[in-house]
Amino acid sequence: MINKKFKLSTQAAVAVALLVGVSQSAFSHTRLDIPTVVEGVRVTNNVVIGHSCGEGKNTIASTVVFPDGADSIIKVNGAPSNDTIDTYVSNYGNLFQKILDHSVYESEDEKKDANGNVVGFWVKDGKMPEGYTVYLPFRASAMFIEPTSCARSVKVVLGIADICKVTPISGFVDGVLETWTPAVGSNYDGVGLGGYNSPATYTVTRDATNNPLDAACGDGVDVEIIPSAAQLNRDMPIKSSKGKQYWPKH
Ligand SMILES: [Cu+2]
Repeated sequence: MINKKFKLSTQAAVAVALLVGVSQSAFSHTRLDIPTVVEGVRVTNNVVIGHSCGEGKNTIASTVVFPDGADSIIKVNGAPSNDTIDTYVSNYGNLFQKILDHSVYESEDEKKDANGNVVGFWVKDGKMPEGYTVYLPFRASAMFIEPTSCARSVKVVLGIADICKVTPISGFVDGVLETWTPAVGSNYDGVGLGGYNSPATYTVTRDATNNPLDAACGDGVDVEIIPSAAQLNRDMPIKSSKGKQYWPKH
């Protein structure tokens, strides 16, 4: 009976997907619970792992990276820019903190840069079977868009990998892990994998009332901040506080 109900709801979801013209998988990729907020608002958010690495596979660990703002790639209206994030965000840096949660994964830790700013987090020592969804909670502090800029939105692009089997980088194939990273030439691009260049994002929109665009800005610009390949190579690995690397195997 339970099975029958589940099948019905799956069919309904597919029907909705077809009706609105999106693929079914769009419902299940690893994404943020709250993908868009207005500037100046702090939210409790979650990385939502929508599926495992396939039938019979368990997600045993996950690793998350936020752009550090130091050597990050900046795009303005989709075009690469030499501006730094400070041009568009008044308080970028250390905006994201893991919320401690051992409900699925027993071990977790934040990743910090040389200044002690949190630039990501990881979880391990647990398992999420295929067919389940897991929420990895974190706090997103209020971001403020630089009043003098013409930014109408700032999209933060994340790097995430959901791991079903610990392997070296050379062993990355579908069924072993799911990569949700921007393709920037890092070791974690996941070329040819199902999640290639399909990262989760967090978009902060300008508060038109309290921080209106200057008339000279016209409609304003959409800004993106993307972690660099160097940062992903440094921050995607899962390391214990003592420095021992758990993933990828090396
Ligand atoms: Cu998916």
